[in-house]
Order: sequence, then structure tokens, then C-alpha cells
Amino acid sequence: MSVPRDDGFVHLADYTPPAWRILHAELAFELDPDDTQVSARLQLEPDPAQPGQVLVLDGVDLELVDIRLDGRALSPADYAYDGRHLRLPGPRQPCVLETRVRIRPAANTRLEGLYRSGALLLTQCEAQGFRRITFFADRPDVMPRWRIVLRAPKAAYPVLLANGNPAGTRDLDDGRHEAAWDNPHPTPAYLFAIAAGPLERVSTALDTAEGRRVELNVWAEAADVARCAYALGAVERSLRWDEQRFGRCYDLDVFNVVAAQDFTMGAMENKGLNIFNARYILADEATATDADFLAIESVVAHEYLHNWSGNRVTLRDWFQLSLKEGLTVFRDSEFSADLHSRALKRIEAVRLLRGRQFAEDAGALAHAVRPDRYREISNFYTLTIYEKGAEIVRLLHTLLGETAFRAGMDRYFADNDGRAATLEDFLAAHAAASGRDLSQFMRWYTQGGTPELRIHADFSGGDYRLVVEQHTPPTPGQDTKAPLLIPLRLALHDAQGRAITAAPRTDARLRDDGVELLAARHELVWSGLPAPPLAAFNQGFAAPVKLHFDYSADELARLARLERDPFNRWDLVQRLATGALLGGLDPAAAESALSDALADLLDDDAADPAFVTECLALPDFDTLAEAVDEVDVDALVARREDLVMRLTENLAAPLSTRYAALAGVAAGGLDGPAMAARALRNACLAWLTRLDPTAAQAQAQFDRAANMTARLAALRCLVHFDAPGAEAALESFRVAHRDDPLVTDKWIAVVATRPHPETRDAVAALMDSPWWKPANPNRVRAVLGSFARSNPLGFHRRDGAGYQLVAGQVRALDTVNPQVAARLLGAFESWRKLAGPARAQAGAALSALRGKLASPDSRDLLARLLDT
Ligand code: B3K
Ligand code: ZN
Repeated sequence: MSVPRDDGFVHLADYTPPAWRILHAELAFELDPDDTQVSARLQLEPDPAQPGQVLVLDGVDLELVDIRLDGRALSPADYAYDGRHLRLPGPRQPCVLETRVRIRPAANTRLEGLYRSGALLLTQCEAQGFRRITFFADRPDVMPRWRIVLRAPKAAYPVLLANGNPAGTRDLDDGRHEAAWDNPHPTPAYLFAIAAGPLERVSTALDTAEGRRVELNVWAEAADVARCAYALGAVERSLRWDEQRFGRCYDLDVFNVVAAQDFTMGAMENKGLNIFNARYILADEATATDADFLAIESVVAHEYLHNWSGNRVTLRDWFQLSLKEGLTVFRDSEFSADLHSRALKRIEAVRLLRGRQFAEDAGALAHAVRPDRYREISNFYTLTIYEKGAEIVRLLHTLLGETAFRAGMDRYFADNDGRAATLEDFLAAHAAASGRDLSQFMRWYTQGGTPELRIHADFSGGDYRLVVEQHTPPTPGQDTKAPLLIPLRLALHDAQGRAITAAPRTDARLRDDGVELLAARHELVWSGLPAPPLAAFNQGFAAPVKLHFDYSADELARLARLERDPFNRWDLVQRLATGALLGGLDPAAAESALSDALADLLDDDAADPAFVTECLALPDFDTLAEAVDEVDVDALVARREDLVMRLTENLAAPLSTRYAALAGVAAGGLDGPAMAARALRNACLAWLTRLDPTAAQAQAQFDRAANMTARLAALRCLVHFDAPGAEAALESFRVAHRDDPLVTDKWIAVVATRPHPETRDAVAALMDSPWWKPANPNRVRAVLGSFARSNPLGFHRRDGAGYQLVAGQVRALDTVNPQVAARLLGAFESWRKLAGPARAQAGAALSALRGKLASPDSRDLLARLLDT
């Protein structure tokens, strides 16, 4: 299945089931950072439908020490190993293969397979890291049951964790000890995990709805364990929520979570043993912001929820990645929406889609949620797979309604439990449960690019006619697209603002809240109206599309006043701002309507301060850049700055009033009102400091802050607006938190995102300092990721030095951690849209990397960026 063709790509069309199954895997580890020995005993069986196939196992850069078949030592003539695959032509019948290999965790900077992080030994196997640990059929549709035995010196590695249930510990000779684990669920190798070292824990126990006693543990090194309590609570909330909302119970006796300072991604859902980037576990009010707490809860939920969507039902092949990722993002966002504010969660998701996923879908790296081919699967852990994938599940939920959707999910889990499934299986379960034909819906998975809806209205003789046309632009490898099934919500208001409830005449299928579009063009006609109505579309952003409709600023402002739903009000404010900035609306009228809307919100003590904060956060650079055809970076940043400045001048008084009034509620605590008050105060502080960097507020907030949310926001204001106390504040923050890598990452990101071309040199200086730790992915992201992704004036500096810096570092990091390097290279995804010299400079920086990159990860991305 994962054999590339001559074109270098693995193709979906080439899928074949495994010729050999692995029924049971028994692994024993003699752990040592410099020389770990792994013994594997695999119970193998040929697929009766594919007799006579050579047994081929994956195994990358392993030192083979011993190999036996059914107890008999093999001689080199019996097998071939080329550093990537082990071939055994001999076996034809069920057999037992035993291998022993040697690996070197301390030398493993790619953080894939078994590696060292400080005093810990940890694994990361998804997607294809397990083959760096032992010989195996490293593909998700090979799912043995497992026994894992870990042996190590007890003093250095007092805790030994693996997947599944604990199956006994004992002391060995020479100060070593052993722990055994049994994983009774069929589990693919990408979900294998071990963690060993001086770990301590916070712990609780509960009974599941099915009556199983489960111990929940969150583990970290001793100095950090005091900051694990919030994550433990989040595990418990996730477990309970999945029982209640999806009827899914936990299925082992223990659920372990481990925090690691060195981790490439956010976290990993290994069966019964989730391993996390420490930034998504460790938190207290002195070191983590409110945004950190919410992100921790959401990532903990995401990984926990994978236990059903990903682990119990896993993937047939990596092309189905969104089957677990999109579905699990949908599930974790529902969890957050149910626990907190649904509207705010939706705003967060839509910002990410419009600012980043749409850009991905329109850029050089665009791909379908289920691509047809890939060269390197690690490059497909993208916003398209995750966020657009979640939007497709949300669309399905919208089409079917909660009850039918839940029935479809129950059916999916029941039909596929213990299996390796496909997106077709997912839609088949929903089709069977709801009786709906979902064949056209499958196109959402197979076609890349963001669909666009153009809606034209005309009114004559009492007839109001809407023509709705859909079109999806070409993406790499897909020139033409077929129409999608799109539920389009819409509402009409009469001149008095009352809803017009009459149904239109239409060739589209009617829904209670709008229509279902099936074809490239549909018409909707309402007759007998006394005057043209005011139309609103795609409420709640139910369909992840770009919608074009010719509103006037006055109509948008009227709609914003009529609208009661907070998400839709926020969306209208965003449109006013986008219109004021990018044209399409009369700029003066749009700006004045926007200013009035924001003033009303700031004056409205009844409005949720968290919602007001979202409205004050105008569309960011990425969202604006995505919405235009050609990006002149400096001009776009300047236009946005000027608008914010003029709005701030108008709004200074209410901003100051709200800032002062919310001080009491904002003082402390992690409850919703306290977090919302801090969010709005920090937004007001940013606007006010922009207006007058010498004002005392930011400095006072920095000096007196009782929590990291207030302190970091104040630091950012001081540094980004060049306030007089900026340097001193940075220095005191730096010194106060110098022993905490996660908080150090925060000040570094503040420095790297200071909106100024000079920041490019500050970033280069950081890389020349003791703070630069290229083997630590969080640090690389703080220094370079935040610069390349969130500092348009620095990254796109006019002389091209920003591009050169980042491209040079991609090359250097590529030999350390290919996934980190490839991700950084992704910052160039929209380079072809840049105006004039910037485009030439970015192109030159990329071209200079040709032939210089070591890893398949970065080479694949470069080829796609350069279209070669
Ligand atoms: N499944 C992991 C991501 C693995 C990335 C591999 N390069 C985390 C998650 O999405 O839950
Ligand atoms: Zn996931």
C-alpha cells in the first residue's frame, strides 16, 4: 500500500490489503539512551486471499542483532535488509518471527520513533515512526494485540509506561526493574507508545457509565507536576462528555497522559498513553494565559476523543487521515462549545478557516481533504485535513440534524469497531442510518479548493429573485470541479425588520432554514413582495464557502442591528471592516457604520465582554491577504493600521471606561466572566497603547499583574508599540522566567512578532544567543514560526532578508528535525500572490534551496511550492 510508484508518489488507487497479518506482537525493551535493544516476537499469518506473497516488513536504520523464524536462527541468505525494508522470501504459512535490533534514542533529534527528552525516553510513531523502533508492517490496517515489556535501571527510570493495562512489575538484578503492559484492543503501530523516566503524577479514579473503574493519571517531571491539575480535570470532563454526547465509554483500566518538553506536534493519542507537548499540559495562573488554559482543555479533549474516532475505529490507509482528524476536531469543538460558549468557539474556528485554511486551499500546497496521492504523509497534517475536515462533518450534521447525525455516528462506531475504515464507510453509515443518498456529498472529500457562492439579486414587479451560482477554483492537479451539495441557510427581512417566512419557488431542495444546493446554478423566487427585502446568508457559517453578495454598508449595518445571534453579529462586523479595508463598500460609510457598531458594543454592559473582544479584533492580515488577488504587504498592513488608529481615536473614551470598569472582575480566577473581562481589558489596552505608547496603563498593568494573561498582554503592548518601558519590561520578564522553557517561549514570540522590519535582525540575534535551541520544536516555533507566520512586516521585509533568513533556517533544521523544517517552509505557501519584488525575492529564496534539502519532507514541500 505504501509503495511509491515510479513517479515518487504513493497513490490511493494502489491500495491493497496487507498480504501478511500480525495477530499478536510482543515487544521487550532494554532501555538505554545510547543503546536500546528491542526484541520483537510477531505472530504472523498470510492473507488467504493473497497466498504466496513475500513477507516484507518496514524497518528504517535499524541495527539487526538477531533474527529467528519459528525459533530457528536465520542466516543472511534467508533474508535481505536494505536499511528500509526487511524481505523474507521463505515463510508461506502462519509463523513466529523474532528479531532483536539496536537503536540510539539520544542521537534521535527527529523526535520520531524512540527518543530522549531531558531525563525521559519517549516515543512518537504517527505516521511512520514505529519502523524506526523495530521491524513491523507499519501501516494502519495491521492491528495486532500487544504485550509490551520495559526494562531499565530503576534509579534513572523509576516509571515505565506503555499502551494498555498494567500487567505487573518486578525488580531485576543490577538495580534494573521491569514493567509489563497488555493492550487487548487491536491497535495499529502508529498508536504504539512508551514513556520512561523520573515521572510524577496527579491522579484520580472514576467509574465509567459502563461501570469500569478507571485510573486517570497525568505525568510530568517533578518540577512540573504541580501544574498538571488543570489537564487532569480536562481529561475527566472529556471522558464524561463522550459518554453523554456520543455514548462512548473508555475501554481500559488506566488512562495515562505524559508531558514532554521536546515534542514535534501538539500531542499524540496513543492507545491508553497520550503523550503531549508540555505546552498543552502544564498550566497555572502565574505561567499560563487564559488562552493556554482553553487550548489545553481542547487538545486534551481532542486526544481523549480519538480513543473512539481513530483508535477503536482506525484508518485503512493514510489517505483516510481526515476520517480520524476532521471527525475528532468536530468532536472536540462540540465539547468546547457545550462546555463554554458555542458562539465564541465558532468565531475561533471561522477565523482559523478564513485566515489560514482558505489560504492553504488557494495556495501552492492546496490538496483535497482526501488527496489522491502523496509523496510524504507527514506533510498532510494540515489545516485542510483537520479544520476543513471538521467543517465537512459539521455540514453533515447540518444536513441531517442532531438526531439523525447521532444515529449515523452510532452506526459508524458499531459497524467499524476494531476495524480500519475509510471515508466511504463513514458516509455509508450515515446514509444507512438517515436514508439519505450521500454520494454527491463525497465530493467534499475528493475536491480541493474553497467553494465560492456568487449570489445575484433582482427585484421587479413584486418578484424577488436570487440566482445562486457555485464554483470551486482549480487547485494543483485538479483543474475542473463538479458542483457540491451545499446547505445554504438564508433569511429575508422586510422593511420593518420582520422575517419573511414564505418559501421561495426554486429548483433547489427546500430546508426549514434555507435550501440545499446541488447544481452549479439555482434560482429562488419570492412573489408578491411590496419592496425588496434584506437578505442574510450562511448564518453560523454553516457552509465553509466564500460568499459574494453585493451589500451596501447601510444594509450590513441594518442586518447587524437586526441580528440577535452573536456569531452572525460578529460576522457582519467583520464584513464591514473587510469592506472598509478592501473596497467593495463605500469606505467612509463602512467605516462610520463599523465605528458606530463598535461604540454600541463597548457601551453595552449587557453584552458578553468576550464577544465584544472578538468584534474589536478586526480581520487579521492573513484574512485580508487571502481575500485579495495580489498582496502588497506594506500597503495592506498600513491600511489596516490606519483604520484601527482612526477607530481608536473615535473610541478612546469608551475603551478607557471599559478598561477601568472591568478591573475588579478581571482580577483572578478561571471562571468565564473573569476570563472574558481579562480578554476585553487586554483588547482595550492594546488599542489605547497604540494611540499613546507613553500612557501609563500598559506599564502599570505589567508591574501589577497577578496572572500571566494580564502580564503577557501588557508586555506585548509595551514591546509592540515601542513604549518607553519596553526593554526593561522584557528584561525583568526574561529573568523572572528564565528557568521555564514554556514561558521563555512567550517572551521570545513577543520579540519575534514586533511589527517592524527590524525584527528580522532581532530574530537573527536570538538565533545567535543561548536561547536558540534548534532541537526543541517549541523554541523553533517561538523564534521562527511566529516570525514567519505572524510578522508580515518582518518576514516580507522589502530587501528579502526575512525570506533568506527563514529559508536558510529551513535548510539547517532539515538535518535536525525534518517535520519542523517542512512546517516552517510552509510559511511560503502563498508566495505567488505577493506583489512585484517580494514575489521575486521569495521565489529566489526558495529556488536557492533546490538540491540543498536532505529530507523527503522538505523536498516534497519545495517541489510543490515551486511546482516542479
Ligand atoms: N495524531 C496526532 C498528530 C500526529 C502527527 C504526526 N506527524 C495528533 C492529533 O491530531 O491528535
Ligand atoms: Zn487528532
